[in-house]
Amino acid sequence: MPTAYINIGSNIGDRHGNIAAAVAAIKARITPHLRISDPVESAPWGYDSPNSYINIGIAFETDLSPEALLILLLGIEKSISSASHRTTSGGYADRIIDIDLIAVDEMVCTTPALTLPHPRMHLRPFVLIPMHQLNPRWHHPRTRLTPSQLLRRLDTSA
Ligand code: PH2
Ligand code: MG
Ligand code: MG
Repeated sequence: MPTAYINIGSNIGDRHGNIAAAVAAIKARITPHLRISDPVESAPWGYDSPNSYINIGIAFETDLSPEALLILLLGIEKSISSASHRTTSGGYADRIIDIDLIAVDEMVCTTPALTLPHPRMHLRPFVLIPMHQLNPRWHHPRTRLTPSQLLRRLDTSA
């Protein structure tokens, strides 16, 4: 069965509690058989805010299509918080919960609704560190680089 990789983040409210609620909902609505990375704490990426994020990665096997999975994940996200993730000018906003579909095995997908792997995953340590922990042998299908190689490339491009 294919393996799906998800990243969950929160930077306001009870961050650990918000993430635990998302994990519980994924267990109840998708599959109870999850692997969960250690949490990573980091400053907001891509915008300014004093509220640091907690992020985790999770991995599970599923026969759901990526599109069906995305719909379920967006439903779970909305059930925890329906607040908008964007400011009125289109920038990132602080968020109670963000659930992103990062990859399904090494599948490439480009539809209007979904890009796999996630188009910014290779730029984000808070996605790559959990991904390395969950599957160090995974390769980005476009660059063939592993999560740790992508992390090293980020360090040297700073
Ligand atoms: N998510 C964003 C924007 N910036 N920064 C961190 N550290 N963690 C996130 O999950 C995150 C972010 C948009 O989804
Ligand atoms: Mg996100
Ligand atoms: Mg999101």
